[in-house]
Amino acid sequence: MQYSKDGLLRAYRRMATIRQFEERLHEEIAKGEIPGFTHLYAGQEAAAVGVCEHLDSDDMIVSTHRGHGHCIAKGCDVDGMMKEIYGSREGLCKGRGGSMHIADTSIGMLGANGIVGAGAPQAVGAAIAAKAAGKGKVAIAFSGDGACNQGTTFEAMNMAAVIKVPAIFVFENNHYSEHTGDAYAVGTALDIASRAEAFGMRAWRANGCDFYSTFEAMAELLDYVRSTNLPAAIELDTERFYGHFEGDPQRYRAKGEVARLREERDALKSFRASAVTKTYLSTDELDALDAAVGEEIDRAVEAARKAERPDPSHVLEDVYASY
Ligand SMILES: Cc1ncc(C[n+]2csc(CCOP(=O)(O)OP(=O)(O)O)c2C)c(N)n1
Ligand SMILES: [Mg+2]
Repeated sequence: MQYSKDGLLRAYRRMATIRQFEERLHEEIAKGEIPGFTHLYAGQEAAAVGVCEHLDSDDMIVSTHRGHGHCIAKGCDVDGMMKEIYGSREGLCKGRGGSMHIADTSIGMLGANGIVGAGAPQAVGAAIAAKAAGKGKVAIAFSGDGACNQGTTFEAMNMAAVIKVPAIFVFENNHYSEHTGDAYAVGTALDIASRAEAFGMRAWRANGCDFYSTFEAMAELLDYVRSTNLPAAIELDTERFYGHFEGDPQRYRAKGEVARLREERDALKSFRASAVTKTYLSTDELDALDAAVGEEIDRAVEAARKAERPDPSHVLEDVYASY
């Protein structure tokens, strides 16, 4: 596959933004700065970016409770996200959503949400709209290995196959649903992608810790879906580097597991290694991007700390529609 230099730099910048956004949140949450419950996406960057780099703002995605990476990959404003997570009225959703409910429909980010298995049916609805619009657009549901066991996900896959709509089911298998391993909880000797095949759609498999693997599989998948308007699925084998939620003591992990994953399955490290040896990017260029992203995150945190907090007098705003 041919890659443009600009395209690769953009993909790296997006992955680095996700990583640094999450690392910084991890620090700020530990200081008690952030209200609510937070699930960090670090480790899965290549999955979100490998998928979303193919999309434009008319393609739609539905996220999960672990949604920061999907938002950044789809192009959400990082400043607005940070303010949202800090609960500010200046946030992307006026501070009403927080970490688990970030949305920006103007760029096709239909929303994160805390209900495991809620994304797939929403994506089928969006795919009906995409098909009706007739412009070759698609709707993507990100779901985890845990969500693949939900009835809602089964129903959504079946419906998408029956009514033939361009819904794409992206299963990010990070091998844990909260504290339960997929080997225990997914009751088949086959993989998650084969479940989608059983519902009557084509399915792909890729390394969700490797940008090139995910990006190339998604290129094929999207060619197929955009040209047929039929649903498809992809299973991305990936890892999460932090706990299920911030504060999770992770007693269910093997000793040294996270250190090994960070060593062997870090999407940024492998991108750097192959970008420098196989493509036309230099270490200096990637270092410069890391530094620029660091400054962007610093500014976002500073701005979020100072941003206006909600006031009880605003509580009924956006609750009732006025006609
Ligand atoms: C319907 C529903 N059941 C249970 C939960 C509690 N819960 C929150 S996240 C989670 C695990 C989800 O695992 P997975 O889909 O693999 O996503 P990951 O956390 O690994 O990103 C569970 C069980 C929930 N939020 N909603
Ligand atoms: Mg999981």
